[in-house]
Amino acid sequence: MTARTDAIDLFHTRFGGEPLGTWSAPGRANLIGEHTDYNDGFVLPFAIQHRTYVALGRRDDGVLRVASTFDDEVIEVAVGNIPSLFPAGRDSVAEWARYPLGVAWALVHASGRDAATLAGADLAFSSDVPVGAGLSSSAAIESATAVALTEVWGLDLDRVALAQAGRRAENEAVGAPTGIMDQMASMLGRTDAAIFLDCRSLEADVIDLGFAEAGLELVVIDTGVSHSHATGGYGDRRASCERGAQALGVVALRDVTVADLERAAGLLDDETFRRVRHIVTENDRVQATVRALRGKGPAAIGDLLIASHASMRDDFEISVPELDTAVDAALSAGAIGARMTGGGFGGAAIALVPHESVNAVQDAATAAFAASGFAAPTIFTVAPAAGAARD
Ligand code: GAF
Repeated sequence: MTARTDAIDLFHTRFGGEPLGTWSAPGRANLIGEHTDYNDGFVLPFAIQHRTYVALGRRDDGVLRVASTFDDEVIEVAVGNIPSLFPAGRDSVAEWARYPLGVAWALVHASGRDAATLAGADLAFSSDVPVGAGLSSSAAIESATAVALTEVWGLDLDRVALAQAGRRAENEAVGAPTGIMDQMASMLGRTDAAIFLDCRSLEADVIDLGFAEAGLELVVIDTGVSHSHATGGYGDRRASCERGAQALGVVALRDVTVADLERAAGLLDDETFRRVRHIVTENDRVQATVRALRGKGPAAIGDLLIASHASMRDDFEISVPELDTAVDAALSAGAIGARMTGGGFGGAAIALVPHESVNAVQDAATAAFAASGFAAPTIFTVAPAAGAARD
């Protein structure tokens, strides 16, 4: 609970008085289904125990003030003036603050309420979600803000609408062209379960994971290689997928099946074909993983995780040597499956590891990084946890 206490302490220091309460939301690990969300496809993420907390106090002057333990600055803006901060003035606001302020703005839009009628608020944030690890610290701050402001403003919005507000903040206030997976995982997470999400209909099923009963642990190997989805590779991959869908005459790559790939190979250039093949086979693997979890349990999904990583490394080309090293080391030390998780170009790998092999995986990854001259990775276990809520 330290991050929660830190948020309350920060509220005292920056704003004075007592907050009304704290709200929090988790980061996520994605078990399988990478870059499929913005292709209208399938994903299987789960919320993790690491959370972002916001201590919130009401104000009666229609002003929002945001402060965080990541930065010394307190940013102040009238609710109705938030749009003036972005996108044109994006660089004038600290990046972390664009997440909560972007969510506030997206909530006003989604609710149809007149900003002038909404109360102001002081929000103090603290988090124990590792930043830059591909565990979606951004969705955690968005979802914590969304549940807190929705309650304080009395908005009639469901959890899917709150996830959409988070995504809108990320796309339009931060400028990262991301999909809906991370926000849905953070809003809908359940203890010991993953969320099987159809990113076209936004229908979500809760899938029991049962790692502990199967004697398995989910180990995160954070490479420390930082990445940003607002620049570079993420947007390039998204553009390739859109080009592929257009050339194949479908609304989104969700509409292409494995059986269509032979025809696709004749219509697309080699690079676009490999991007398309990743999405099509990854959608297939997500559905196969759900079937395996329902039928046989988590010990049966290892090969699907391994195939997912190979597809991201060879076809989608979003892995980096540190991630490949982490995956190979984990597998060589007894993991039953391993893959990079999240958007790629850095961040973390996950490994599904028998309880008795966790130390061996940790030692093997640390040794492999040292042998390759990489900075030491940060290694920890995560457990599937509950979604955003008032604490
Ligand atoms: C990032 C994005 F935010 C998600 O929407 C998703 O596309 C993911 O990368 C890749 O699966 O986390």
